[in-house]
Amino acid sequence: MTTTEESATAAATGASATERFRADKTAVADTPPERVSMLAREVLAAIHATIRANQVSYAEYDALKAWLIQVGADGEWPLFLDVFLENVVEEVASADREGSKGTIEGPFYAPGAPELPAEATLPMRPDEPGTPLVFHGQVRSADGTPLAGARVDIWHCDALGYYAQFAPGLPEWNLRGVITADDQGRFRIHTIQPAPYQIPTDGATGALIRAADWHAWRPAHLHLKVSADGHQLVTTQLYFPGDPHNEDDIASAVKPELMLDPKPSGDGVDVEYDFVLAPS
Ligand code: MBD
Ligand code: FE
Repeated sequence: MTTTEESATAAATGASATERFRADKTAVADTPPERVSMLAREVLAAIHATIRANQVSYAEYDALKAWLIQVGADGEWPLFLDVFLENVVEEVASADREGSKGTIEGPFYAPGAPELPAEATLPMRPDEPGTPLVFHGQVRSADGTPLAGARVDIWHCDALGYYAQFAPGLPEWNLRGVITADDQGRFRIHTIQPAPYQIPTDGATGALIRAADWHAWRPAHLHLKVSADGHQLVTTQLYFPGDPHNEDDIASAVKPELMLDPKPSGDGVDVEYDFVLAPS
């Protein structure tokens, strides 16, 4: 086992994700009391109905309390919510947006990654393990116009499934970067293929997954935020065909439009994917 594997605990990962969320998303929506009341009432009514329909016992109620306390103690609210709720929030938010499909951001984005030119290699260790991957494409507007200077903010885990800043022992910006496309909106990113990702199993989210006899896997994926002046940013992920978890992603974030078509190339793979952004 490497040092990273030995020390990548759920609590440490969760603490980083919680801190990240607090740092980046402090703005609280100014929601009118009528809407807060309606949403809170509906959520509570759904839970009440579940308790009645399933004759939930005091022992089960206490198990729920203990588990909710532990989710917080492990810092796993960002993980739990992004895995089990964000897909529906994204569905609602993007229902009317034209252009490339989006999907969930997840808990491991970090703003401010190194700025890179249109053709670039992501920051990685000299001995970074994994299959070399060249990811290239073009960013266009909905009417087909190439978007000069579009920005492709990309982050992904390493070949062992670890994200920089959320697992110890990795360089701060490993496998993270913000690429500025050329005057034709083109980009070419040299990186390595990410591994399928198993969400931390030693924390409260893992305890639920085990207690329910679910699995903890997400298929291998690249995370992206693609943006350009005068256009709506799209947050998305891209997936690799043949991954056994494309069909049963624990985070329900796979869409057919997000499947790559990798071609063998040299000692690695080459993938092309174009993005279409909706005008803002
Ligand atoms: C991930 O890598 C991820 O993308 C999501 C959505 C949740 C947990 C880990
Ligand atoms: Fe991810």
